[in-house]
Amino acid sequence: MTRRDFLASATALTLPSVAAAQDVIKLRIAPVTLDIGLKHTVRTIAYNGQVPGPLFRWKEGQNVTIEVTNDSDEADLVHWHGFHIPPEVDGAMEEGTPMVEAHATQRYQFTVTPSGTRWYHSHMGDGHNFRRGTYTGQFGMAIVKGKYEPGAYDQDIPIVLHEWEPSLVGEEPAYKLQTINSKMLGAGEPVKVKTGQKVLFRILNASATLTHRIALAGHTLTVITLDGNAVATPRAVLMVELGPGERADCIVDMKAPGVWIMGETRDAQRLAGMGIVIEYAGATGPARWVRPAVHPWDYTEFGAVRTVAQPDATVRLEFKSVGEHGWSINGKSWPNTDPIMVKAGGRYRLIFDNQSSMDHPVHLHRHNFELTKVVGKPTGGVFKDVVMVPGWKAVEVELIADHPGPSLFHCHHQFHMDMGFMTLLQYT
Ligand SMILES: [Cu+2]
Repeated sequence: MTRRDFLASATALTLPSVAAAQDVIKLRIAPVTLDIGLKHTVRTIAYNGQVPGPLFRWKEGQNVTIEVTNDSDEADLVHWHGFHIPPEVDGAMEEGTPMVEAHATQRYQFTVTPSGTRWYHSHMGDGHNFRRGTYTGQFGMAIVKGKYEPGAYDQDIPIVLHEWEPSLVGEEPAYKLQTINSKMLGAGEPVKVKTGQKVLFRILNASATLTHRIALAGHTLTVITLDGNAVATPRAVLMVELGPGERADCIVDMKAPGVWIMGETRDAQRLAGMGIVIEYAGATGPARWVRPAVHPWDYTEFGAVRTVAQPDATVRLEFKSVGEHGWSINGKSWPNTDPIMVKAGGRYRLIFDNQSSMDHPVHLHRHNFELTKVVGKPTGGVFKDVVMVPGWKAVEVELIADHPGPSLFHCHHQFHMDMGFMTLLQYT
């Protein structure tokens, strides 16, 4: 026993264990009928009967125990998206997390890390059925406070995007209804603000398959983090574009009194419900929408050019469509894909080479990566766990292999993932 081990065990003996002292958080997966407003209800599956699920506010380094009871009629499991936690609890069956069988209970115990805007969601696949996984209401936000908090703000408002009633239209799922925080535009309570406040909007795209563009009429949004990680260059934008699984924390200076709409910039999607009213104290009248000027979303605007160290190895991953709805990585589809092999402590350049016309939000579990080149533009200082790779374009990232254990890599577009767009990162 080393001195450090001795001290650790001595501490454990003399102090009540943090885990034992803590309440067990209960999550219950069960069918629910959700009133999304304007005389629309949807039948879905949710956590604790609510959508989004409970908002967790945790501290980095805290130990949590979550007891998940599955009162739905099929096995499911909960993925802790953006957390760097062991594969046994990360919430992907392919990494070795056990499924929570129908009417069974499973405990997830882990130390919360890293800080930032994280989230949790079902990692169940569902093929062509669109009844399970991220098509459902099984998602919620988890905010992890760290030592360093970017920006100062007076209010902290989650903005969670989702759509309902999917069906296959041509190549892709299409939806009848859309919501922010599970309410259609005009149906929920407005977000109440005061002149002079700084409001932090934590925008999470919890869509199964759609990319969204969100603006706040009459205001700019200053992006301070992407996927929960502070960006090198915070910048005010007219519109934030997020693929499935992506997050942006934005600070807004409330200095334009009135009643405004925050919502999808595309009329069809906003009219399908994707919007929320932002109301200044004392302001009255109908909520106003103003179409923002077009400015293409570009990750590198939030980065900083810097000299990036030479990687130990470069790994090219080519994404192609196969057959009617299938997808492949380097010519193979899950479960036959070749794993991405890395050594612990190694520095890798991953090249996401999109050889298809569709955009793909690719996600790596249990790690962050740093964008180094986006569609030919060098960058640095933007750390993400999901990155949109545009059709026929490439994105390069740096990965430090610092979390040994199998880690799933897949397209966060659920229909693409279910149709073979998935592999494992494995440590030698
Ligand atoms: Cu995809």
